[in-house]
Amino acid sequence: MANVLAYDLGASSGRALLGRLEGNKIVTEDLHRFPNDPVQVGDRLHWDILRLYHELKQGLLKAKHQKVEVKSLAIDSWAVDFGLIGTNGELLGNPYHYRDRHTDGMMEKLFEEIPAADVFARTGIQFLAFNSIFQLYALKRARSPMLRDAQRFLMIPDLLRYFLTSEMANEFTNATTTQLYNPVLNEWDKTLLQAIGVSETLFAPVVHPGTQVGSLRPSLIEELGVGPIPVYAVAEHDTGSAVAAVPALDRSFAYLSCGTWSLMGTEVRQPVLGDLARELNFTNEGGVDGTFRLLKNIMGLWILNETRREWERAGQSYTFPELVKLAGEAPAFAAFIDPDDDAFLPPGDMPGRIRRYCERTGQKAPEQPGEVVRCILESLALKYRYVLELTERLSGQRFNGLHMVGGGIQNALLCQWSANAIAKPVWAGPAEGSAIGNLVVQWIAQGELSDIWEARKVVRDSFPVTVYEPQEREAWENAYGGFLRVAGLSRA
Ligand code: LFR
Repeated sequence: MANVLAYDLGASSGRALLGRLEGNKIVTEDLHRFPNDPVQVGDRLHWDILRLYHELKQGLLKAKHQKVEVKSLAIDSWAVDFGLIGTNGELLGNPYHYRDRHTDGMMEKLFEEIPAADVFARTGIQFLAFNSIFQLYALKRARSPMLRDAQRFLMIPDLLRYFLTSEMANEFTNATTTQLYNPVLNEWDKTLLQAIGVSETLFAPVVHPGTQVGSLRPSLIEELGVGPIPVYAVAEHDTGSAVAAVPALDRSFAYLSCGTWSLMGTEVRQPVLGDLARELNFTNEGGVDGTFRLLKNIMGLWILNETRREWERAGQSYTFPELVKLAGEAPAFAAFIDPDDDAFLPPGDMPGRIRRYCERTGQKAPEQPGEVVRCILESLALKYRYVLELTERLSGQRFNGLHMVGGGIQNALLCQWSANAIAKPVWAGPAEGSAIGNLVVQWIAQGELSDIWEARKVVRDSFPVTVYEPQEREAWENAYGGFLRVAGLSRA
């Protein structure tokens, strides 16, 4: 039976998922899973891009060995990062990781050239220090030889798609995350490119999700002994794919894509570019079928992952279920952090940073692992409430619950605490949101599904959704007041 293949690359692991439509149901199968370990070289943090390409090939080989007919494939990944291609068509250097520090201070420097308000009005994208605009500006200021010789800018999925097919194209949803794409004019923004001193010729034509962009290159077909598989552009920004797979029935819905990052917001037909959106630092990332994601980044489970990694480095190993269990047993609401404090962005000693944050804000710092994890998860849930209320204010909607998708929903405690914090139900599922969104956009392109709304209905009918009803309302209401005080935030 013919399957489509979705490669979904996350910041710590990747997967290849096979999918087929059986009647009105999606049936998926795990084909290949692999780690995605960034590599520190001297002061710089890079993605191991060739290893990722190697893993894509392993997926194709596994499909071949299992005698699976692959009808088409597509890739999605995290956003903002890119590789630069030279005149000889080869990759110039290893792509930087968005958590590398080379963008430190670049935002402020660029705003001396062009006001922040202007950058936002031209792109509708939230200010995050790692946006491609600041990465390119950092390379320009550092007189990077790589940038000097570059002929093409390809984002991570563009680049891997190029390796597979030899075709170069910039995919739309990911292009919007660069903060260089103008969604109103529908083109790369010339003024911004001029401000960072980068030529427009660096950018390839923009293709929309659902476009076929070549097929496997002949040398790869020969190397692997596989057939000539068509390659599609989907919503190559993983958050775009995740939101495409939100099993919403109502057109007005709020979502939380929960993984390394927590991305919370709603879907809109037009970017929201007013002063309030800029002041609240909301973003309008391009989506499928002419939609935009009005959302905000929340630091997410990264803080927990890094905490666990730090303990592991110190010789104390815990599994995630163990940590969640310890958190459940620790005292409630003992200390809060603002997960979006700048201190928590780079890799490093999270337990130490949490301790210092608590000391700085006059709280007793959590000591035991259970206390630390409880502080992280409660603070995340409370931050979700804050951002959900901002989303309601900005979009003029009231949501009667929250859809949660992504690997983070395997953490049932976080789902329950999120429901408690927002005092509304949480509908959790599917966990493989991005990969499923990747699959459905391929099916829409092939005429198997009519549009994104039919796709969402099929997702709803195919995967279980766990409902978490809010509990302990009063305790969480009180905790919210305490959290806002510590984080220095006022009610939305
Ligand atoms: C989530 C995500 C976010 C983006 C961040 C960095 O995986 O794609 O949407 O802001 O990673 O690229």
